[in-house]
Amino acid sequence: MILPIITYPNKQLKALSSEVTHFDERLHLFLDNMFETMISSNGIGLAAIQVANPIRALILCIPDEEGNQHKENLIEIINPVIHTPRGTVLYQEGCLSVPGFYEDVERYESLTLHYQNRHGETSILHATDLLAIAIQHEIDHLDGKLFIEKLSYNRRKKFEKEYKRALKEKK
Ligand code: Y12
Ligand code: CO
Repeated sequence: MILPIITYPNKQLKALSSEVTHFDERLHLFLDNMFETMISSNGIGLAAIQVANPIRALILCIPDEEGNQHKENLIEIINPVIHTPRGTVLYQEGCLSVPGFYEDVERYESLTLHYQNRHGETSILHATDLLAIAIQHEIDHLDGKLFIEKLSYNRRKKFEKEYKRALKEKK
């Protein structure tokens, strides 16, 4: 089932998501729905709060060199904790909750992630490149933060003006 994606400036996106404690069939069905929703919207990452569920769960499916996404590359990340972040890098980010807007954001270049899978089993992942960037972007969602909050004052002002105009044009 495709779920509706919440978009900025909806205040639900500011929620602090809660730890997942039940790794049951309900969670599995929800994760399956998140995947369907993300793929149908051409996303590479989605956090549960973006579909109105404030739990610490996110999914990522990094495209291959031809830009194609494969379900075997899907990573379901629950209750993530970042360890040993290293370096910084600028990357132009986009977000399904901020449609039509892309901006350079500074992130750690690499990190080690401790997380649980859909069965509650603990895993450790070393991430670099787009995977490391997307992990940080999605974990920010779990903490109620959007990438636009990392923009400089002037870039944020420009964004607000352009975004408001785009919203008006859509109506
Ligand atoms: C850098 C950091 C984090 C990510 C992962 C999360 N972002 C996305 O998956 C964004 C997807 C996206 C898709 C859109 O739809 C199409 O391109 C058809 C999109 O489109 C519009 O806004 C009109 C915007 C964002 C990725 C990179
Ligand atoms: Co996002």
